[in-house]
Amino acid sequence: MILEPAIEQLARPDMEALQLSRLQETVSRVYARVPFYRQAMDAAHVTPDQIRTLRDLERLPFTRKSDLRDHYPFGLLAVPLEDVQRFHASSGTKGKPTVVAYTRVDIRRWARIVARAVATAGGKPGDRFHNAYGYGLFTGGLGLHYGIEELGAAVIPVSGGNTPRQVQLIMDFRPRGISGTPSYVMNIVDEMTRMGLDARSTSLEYGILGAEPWSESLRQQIQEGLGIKAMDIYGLSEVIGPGVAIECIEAQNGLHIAEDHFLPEVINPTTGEPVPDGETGELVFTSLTKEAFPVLRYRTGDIASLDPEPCRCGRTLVRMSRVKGRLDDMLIIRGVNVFPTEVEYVLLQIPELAPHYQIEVNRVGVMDTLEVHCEVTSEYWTAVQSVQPEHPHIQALRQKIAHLLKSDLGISVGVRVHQPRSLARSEGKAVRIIDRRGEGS
Ligand code: DLL
Repeated sequence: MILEPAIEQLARPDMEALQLSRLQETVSRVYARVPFYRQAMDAAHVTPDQIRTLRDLERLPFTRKSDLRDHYPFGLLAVPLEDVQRFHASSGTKGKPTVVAYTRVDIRRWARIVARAVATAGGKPGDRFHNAYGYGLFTGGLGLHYGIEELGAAVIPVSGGNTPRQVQLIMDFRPRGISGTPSYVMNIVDEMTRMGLDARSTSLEYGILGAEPWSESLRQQIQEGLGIKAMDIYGLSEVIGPGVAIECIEAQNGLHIAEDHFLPEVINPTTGEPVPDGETGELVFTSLTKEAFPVLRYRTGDIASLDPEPCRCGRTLVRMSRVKGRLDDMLIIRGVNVFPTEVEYVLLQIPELAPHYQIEVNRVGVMDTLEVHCEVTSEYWTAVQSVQPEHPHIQALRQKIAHLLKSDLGISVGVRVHQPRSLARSEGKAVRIIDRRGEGS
């Protein structure tokens, strides 16, 4: 269902005209109201009146996560604090969290953006919707919540965790839609199986999954395991939260960006230069309509590409590819770049393995090494009855996994095979990498 055809099917020249006028407004506002942006623009020798075409965007300075940390907590706000209606923060593994803020108008607009996204993924007014994103400072829970309500659907605000209860609620409330991180939704599927239920026969029809990188293999497993269509939703707190982009249920081929609100670019992360459409690089977003916390050219650290071709669903909004991974999570093993999703893609095609894994990185001398921890399925475990490393079946399986990883990734990695249910399960964003490089040596 196309909720806002006037925008979602806008011809390219009209979209660009809309973007330009909103960009000009945003640039003037931040220049006048946020000292950080005024200083950065002065240093780049650019004034608001010099933004005459969309290409002039490239004259503007970038914003980085470190800029948010340096101005913690409220230094980048473009409105008086009294006008803020909500704060969110992203946890941040190191140092202070990054804080973002919304006015009443921002909250309403975000709800509308998410409503459009839910409709793009197959949601309809009157649906019941199981929202398993965490509620709190994280934008996932409340972000989806307001959008589901705005669409006219009923939200079941379960948040993450207490998985047996989640299963019970799905059985009893019979929702059509579900949202959560792909790793957590997979965890729910496992729990259903463990409880002896047929996960394929629930009322669920579609899933809105994201907030972490995931592979096509994991999508297939979730779709088959739960008998649903699973759409990828993308977003980040600094830009707004969930709803920056989403796949349509018709094509499931690239995520439609809400370009009337967020102007996307893809740049070479080393040089900062734009890369041509279709080429992979770092995603950068400029907000076009935000009041409390506008951002100019925010460097997401996420690796993806853009495709401006209209989609067969009828939308003309530019599509981004699925996110391959975060620059921070890219491993460089003997000169070869590896993203966890590439390991996931291979592992999840091996029928003996359950869809749970972790990647351990160690340093031996000056070399980084990878060890992939994977887990066999209960069926396989019952069949071989032992996961002793010397057991011939496990030995053979280990060699097969190592071989498949080597032929796909081009590097040799260590493989450890574990019993069913022995690796940590996620209740939100999965921790895929255990980095032991700083330890011991
Ligand atoms: O994760 C917002 C969100 C909530 C998106 C619910 C989708 C659903 P942050 O906590 O600020 O915000 O984390 C943002 O998560 O820069 C990406 O690295 C990653 N990420 C988000 N969505 C996807 C996705 C929310 N679909 C960071 N695929 C981003 C891959 C994603 N990575």
